Amino acid sequence: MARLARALLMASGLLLAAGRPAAAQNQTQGEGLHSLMVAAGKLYFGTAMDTGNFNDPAYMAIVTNKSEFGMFTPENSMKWQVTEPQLDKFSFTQADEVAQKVKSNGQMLRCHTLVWYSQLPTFVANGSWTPATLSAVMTAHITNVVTHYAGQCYAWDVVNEALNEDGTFRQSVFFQTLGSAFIPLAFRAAAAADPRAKLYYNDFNLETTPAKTAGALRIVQLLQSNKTRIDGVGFQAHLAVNHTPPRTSLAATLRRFTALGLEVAYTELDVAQTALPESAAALAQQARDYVAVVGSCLDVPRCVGVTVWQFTDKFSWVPAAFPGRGEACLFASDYSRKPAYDALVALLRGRRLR
Ligand code: 9MR
Repeated sequence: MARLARALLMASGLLLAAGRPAAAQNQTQGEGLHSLMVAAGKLYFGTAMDTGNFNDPAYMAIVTNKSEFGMFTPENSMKWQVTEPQLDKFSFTQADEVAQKVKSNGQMLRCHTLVWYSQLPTFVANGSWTPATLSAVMTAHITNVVTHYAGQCYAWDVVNEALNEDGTFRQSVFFQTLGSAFIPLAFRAAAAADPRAKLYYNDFNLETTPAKTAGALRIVQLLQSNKTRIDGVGFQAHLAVNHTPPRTSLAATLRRFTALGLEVAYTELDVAQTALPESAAALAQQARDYVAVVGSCLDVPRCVGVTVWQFTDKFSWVPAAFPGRGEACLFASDYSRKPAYDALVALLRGRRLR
């Protein structure tokens, strides 16, 4: 092609559109994951992000595209260690930056997380507590943080990862000091501070591990029998290629919770490769695994949405936590879209209701 003609086509955008893979064109037509989820009757498709990502222009171009993502979870900045690093010294600078960015772009926020055994400040982790002192400090933490963001959070992950894999309670400082009573206490404090935010219990392996799923059902029943509001259960869905349950079993697991009157959501989805570099077959399997998860949400009316735990391998938590695993996201480190991204677009296009 003559250089001039090529330059003209480039300038008009024609060549660019014609030369790009289908998924990239979808985006320009307003057919990113979030718009397609909404068209399929769901509330959102979201991602984790945090202030550490803000100085990456390619990253920001994608997250500010409202068609691609409609919901954001601050990956770390709302955790106790950051929001109350010392007793009664609250700091919202980092999380406010995320909340502000999301709000100014007309997108939604899932707030994460209030009571978790990990990423605790040392004064909580190493304190010597009585039931009275810990419940006072926990309630004050929840009240302050939830009040600060009141009206801005679609949902709060009130209690995170309270269970062991066998469904018993994890020996956190909260459980050791207060027994399971810390859970209703936390939900009541959150409800009082923001009546509009949906209140969630959030955990991993609920998709794959029946004993743990049973433990989460017991937590829901504990709250409901205490007349304490719980609105939803978050399925983190940190999964691995070839170890992802089929769509029908995933949907059946979600339905056990919606049968109790709750909504459900996938809150931290990623599907890690277990052998790197991955083969073409493993990339294709990863696409099928993502489709099983998102498809199961489509199959359950009260599954409100899906959040991925970062959308690019560039910022995925997986390789640092599990050496030898990785490439778990929908976009590669160079922001090219993977087969899993295209497969989700195809899945969602087939489910368009409006
Ligand atoms: O992705 C988060 C990573 O940057 C942090 O170092 C880590 C600390 O434990 O937490 C990660 O996010 C976790 C989330 O808050 C709760 N579920 C498991 C996630 C992955 O560890």
